[in-house]
Amino acid sequence: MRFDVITIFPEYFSPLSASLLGKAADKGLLSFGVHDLRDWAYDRHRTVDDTPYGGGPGMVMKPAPWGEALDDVLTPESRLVVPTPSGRPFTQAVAGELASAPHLVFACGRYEGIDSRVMAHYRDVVEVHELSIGDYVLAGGEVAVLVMVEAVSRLVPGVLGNAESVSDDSFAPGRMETLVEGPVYTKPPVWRDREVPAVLKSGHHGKIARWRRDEAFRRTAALRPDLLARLDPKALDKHDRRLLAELGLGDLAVPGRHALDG
Ligand code: JD8
Repeated sequence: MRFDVITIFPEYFSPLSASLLGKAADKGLLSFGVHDLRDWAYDRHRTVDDTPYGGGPGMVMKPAPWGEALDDVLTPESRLVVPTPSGRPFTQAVAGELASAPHLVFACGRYEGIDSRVMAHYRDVVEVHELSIGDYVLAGGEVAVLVMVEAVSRLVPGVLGNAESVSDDSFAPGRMETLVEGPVYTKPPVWRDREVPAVLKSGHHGKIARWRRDEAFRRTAALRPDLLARLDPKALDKHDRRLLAELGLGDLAVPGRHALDG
């Protein structure tokens, strides 16, 4: 899988050669290209921004350098990904969708954003995905691209070591229930007078699996009740229903009730 990134801050992407992604690139599973937008700004000052039509604060990125850059970097089978706070939410499902593409090109905006005619133009050329990584405001698209590249890359077969598998990822699409991860422990068995839960040292895989599921439910109920509201009651067994009732969320376990159908 090939990733190309166009940005006025290429130095943001040196981490791409580190850790997981670096190893995957060495194995030829992934390849990265990072391009400085200013290479396609041909005036003496390599200008990439100008004042907004209609007035208002800040500057807007000029269309011409983006047109020149994207014409050079895009190929017919590329998908163009544009981080923007006004974009569609980037989720595990979207990461899975993008991981099936042979080539992703990321356009990193800065200032108040990229002249809107650029994406309007490329929607007639390639698939364009305007995506947001969350409801908070960043100064530009670069860190959002790092988030997306890591989330997508780890779904590419062979990138994760065999110890790790994406099948039990939280938020994995198609899972009947989306629960957040429960607590994790490793040696020593006691740390600052805090013990590792005994069940985890029992070797009883059935009890361990059930304990982990219960803890995931408790943590999801405490920190992400919105996820429990999307739960499919058919994914629950008798023990789950008893736990949800204990957590005061018994109504979520009622078959035929589905949060989405209000
Ligand atoms: C791209 C320019 C800054 C945004 C004026 C601050 C994503 N979840 C997210 N939050 N913010 C971004 C994001 C912000 C960006 C750009 C992504 C390009 N800015 C602008 C509009 C208001 N400044 C993002 N993904």
